[in-house]
Formats: sequence, C-alpha cells, structure tokens
Amino acid sequence: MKLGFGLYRHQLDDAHFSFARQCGATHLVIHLVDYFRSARNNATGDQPLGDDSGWGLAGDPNRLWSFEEITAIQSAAAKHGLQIEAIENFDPAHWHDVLLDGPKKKSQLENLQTMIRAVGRAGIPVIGYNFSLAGVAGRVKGAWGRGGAEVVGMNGPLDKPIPNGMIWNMVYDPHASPGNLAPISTEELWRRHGEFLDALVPVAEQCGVRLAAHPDDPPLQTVRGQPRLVNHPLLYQRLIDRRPSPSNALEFCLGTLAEMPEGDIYEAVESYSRQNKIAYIHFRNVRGKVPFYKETFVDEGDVDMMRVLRILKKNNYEGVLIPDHAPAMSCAAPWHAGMAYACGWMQAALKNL
Ligand SMILES: [Mn+2]
Repeated sequence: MKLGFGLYRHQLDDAHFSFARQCGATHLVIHLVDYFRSARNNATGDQPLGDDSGWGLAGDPNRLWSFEEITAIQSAAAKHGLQIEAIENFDPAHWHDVLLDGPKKKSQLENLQTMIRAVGRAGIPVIGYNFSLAGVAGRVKGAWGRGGAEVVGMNGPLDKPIPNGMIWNMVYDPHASPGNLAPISTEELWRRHGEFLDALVPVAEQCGVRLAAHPDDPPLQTVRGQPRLVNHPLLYQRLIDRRPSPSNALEFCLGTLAEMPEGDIYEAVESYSRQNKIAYIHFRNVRGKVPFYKETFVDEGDVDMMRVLRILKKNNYEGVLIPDHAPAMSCAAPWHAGMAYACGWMQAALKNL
C-alpha cells in the first residue's frame, strides 16, 4: 500500500508538494475543481464547508482540463518525488446537465470523454467522482475533536431545497431563474448514473483510466430533498454490477462508510478489496452516524483502522491511501499539523502491518 496526499486546486504549488513529500507521501490525489474560487465561507487551508448557498461558483464550462495543464502539474509534482495517482471530482460546470438530465447532457458527456482521454494520455490511472445532486452539503464545524480540535460533522439533517442554478453544492448558473430544483426519485438518479457509466466506461477502458465513485457524504436518505446514490455499503455492489469493468471502480471513503447508519464497515472493506474494486482510499475516522456524526483523529473514532489495514493487506490491496481530511490542530498551521499527524500515524501503521 502507498501513502498519498490530497491537495486542493489552490494548493498545487511547490510549498504543498514539498510538505506532502515531507509527510512521507509518494503519491498525490489532486483536485482541479476550485471550491475556494469565490466562496465566502471557505477558508483556504481547510476543507470546503460553505453554507446553504454552497461552496461557491463552479469553473468555466468552456475550458476543459487539457493534457498540457495536467502534465504541467505532473512535472511540478515529479520534481518533489511525487506521482499523481488520481484527479478527484469533475467540475459542476462540465457536467451539471449529466447530473440534471438537462439539454447539454450529450455535449457534456463528450467533454467528459475528452478529459478522460487527456488524463489517460498523461498516465494518471484514476479519476474520482461523486454522482450527486446535493453533493457534500449540510456539514458544520466545531471544536468537537480530542482536546478541542476543530472538526467537521453534522448536527442534524439539511433538506432545504436546492435553488435553480446550483448543483453538487456549487453554483453553475448565477443567472438562473428563481425557484428550486424539483425532487427526483432514487430510481431516476440510478438511471442517470447508468447512462453516465455507459457513456464513459468504454472510453476509460480504452485509456487505462479507472472511474472511481465516492459514496454520498453525508450518507442520509435525502439531502436538500434529493435522493442519494450510495448511502449503504451494499449499494456500492449495485453500482459495480450496473456495468462490470475494471474501469468502473470505487473511491473508497472509510469516513463516509462509517457514517452510514447501516452496514458493517469491515465486511465492506473485505468484499470490495477482494473484488479488486478499490481504486484508492480516503483514510479517515468518525464517531457516530448521520445525521449526528463528528470527524475524529484517525486513531480514536468508531473504526478500528488497523483492522481495516489488515483486511486490505490480506486481500493484496496495493493502491493509495490518503488522509482525505483531518482535524485542525491548535497552532499557527492547523491544517498542516492535522494532515502531518494523520500521515505520521499512517506511515507507522503501514510499516508495521
Ligand atoms: Mn471522502
């Protein structure tokens, strides 16, 4: 198994590359969506949180991620001894009508195919995605961690409707007409996801790229009145079986799986690692279940992370693990300290498996 490090778009620079390498990471998972571009409530250096108006503005629909842009980041990271394992998340600007089944769906699927080809040509093996209308919404932050560390969690559900022009917790059309997005059924969401897989998996197969699905975070029945795709560990099986292929894989988020009210996390790790479906892992711990869970330091939550690592080892998982996010620690560099703590713990655990 390999230690990786996740970096947001505004962190793709020499200072963060060297920090990740100093933490022991050999691989990177990078975000090209800029959650922090225009958000009022997203402090840089932390994970995006936002409020009811989302994380901020989505990117430029007419500017796709190019081979040149990706390889420039790759060479900058390579100078620090880091290899890019995955690009995490599509930009809502590039796929809002795929999620919404809107008029631009066909051209946006073609654009996603173009970007998959660029990623494959650059030799990056994974693209992580989260097929969700509400996205990661409804989380709050507080000093709930050990010793008063600032962590993210939930203090109850959020079902305020999604306003027109917003999808995946970002605004793709600031000039949308007033009103809210009509709720859809769970089956309709699965139908749209099936179309997404049918359009993209064959291209991903040709390019040697694995599309890796993140479960719904937070994994409630509904968020903002809209259904969730994967809010039970067994629904990952439904997702895999919808289109069996090495390119139809999982961005396996232990934190989100642990937040699910039902299912057994160790059985999930066993089943999906045995099937070789895990493209990479978000390695973080939580206490409690939705809608009242809180993130914790990696060593103190509900999940026995050593037991998880032993199952992965038994099933020959050889991929990347990243801390996902970590509690912010009380010091001059709260994000750095939290991430370094998580990486140090992971390094020691991996070396002593
Ligand atoms: Mn995650």
